[in-house]
Amino acid sequence: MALSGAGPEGRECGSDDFIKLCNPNLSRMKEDILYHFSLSTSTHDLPAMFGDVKFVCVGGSPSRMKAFITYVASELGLGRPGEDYPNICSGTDRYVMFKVGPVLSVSHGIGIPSIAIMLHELLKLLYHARCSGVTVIRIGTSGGIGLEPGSVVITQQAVDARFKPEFEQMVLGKQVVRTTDLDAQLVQELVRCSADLDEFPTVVGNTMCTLDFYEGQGRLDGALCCYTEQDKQEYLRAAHAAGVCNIEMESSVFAAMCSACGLPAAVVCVTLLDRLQGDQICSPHEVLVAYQQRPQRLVSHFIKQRLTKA
Ligand code: R2B
Ligand code: URA
Repeated sequence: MALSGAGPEGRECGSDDFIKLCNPNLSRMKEDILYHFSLSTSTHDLPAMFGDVKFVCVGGSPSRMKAFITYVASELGLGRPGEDYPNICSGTDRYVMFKVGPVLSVSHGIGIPSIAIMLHELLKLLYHARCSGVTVIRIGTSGGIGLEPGSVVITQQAVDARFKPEFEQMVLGKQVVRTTDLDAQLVQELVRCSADLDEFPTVVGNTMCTLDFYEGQGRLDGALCCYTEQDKQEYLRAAHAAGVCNIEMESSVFAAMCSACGLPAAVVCVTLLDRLQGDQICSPHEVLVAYQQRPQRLVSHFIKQRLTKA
């Protein structure tokens, strides 16, 4: 199906740094209610609240995104030690959002539908706020393929369960296919930041985005399973041969939506286990917490470097 009526609605500012929304209906709306954020263009001054945002970091867990903003604030020397950052979306319990200086941290929950809804409203928020030069990064967890647990994967291409760099969605009962391009320069910049830090193994590779954590990722330990250990191994090895280094549940729609709106985007995920060795996540809690800090450490170093060079 062709993407009809999808002429980019970017601002005519002589710069392509602005958010391009592919929806001509928006300009005809008097008010835009960002329902799942509990924010609206008529009740909130979005340009005043968010106009200076340059880095948006998104991740599944609300507490991780709060920990991230606290960490970034201390790394950038913004805010006071021990400061408690308020949740900008406190009027709803769907997502959380925190801001310090030019950094916005937003949770997205688990899976494509959850992150897609959040991204529709986030991209509109950035548009209404007239933000420019924004970079978006997903910091998350994943299952690795043939990697030491705790390794960080910077995604080259987000691929689907057939290893294709595509995101398919049903629109008006028909399949719409969008590409899942990510920013190649951003990948290289992040690789350099990880080399500077030299604190954990980091690789660049493809990330497979699935619709499920259990059967969708070839696990043998779900409530249902209709294949053998050998089938699982064959599938994961085929994924690996296609360049897949890790598996998670949001990268494809994240890449597709950011790219359609002209935003440079990256996906940085830590691997919690090696899926060739097992399915259950059995490392101690403290080890998992330390692993989840790795993408945060890498991305806050990246932000610091970008701000120092600006
Ligand atoms: C990684 O971890 C979550 C599932 O446990 C999911 O949000 C993802 O992409
Ligand atoms: N998140 C996933 O989606 N899969 C894993 O195996 C681990 C974390």
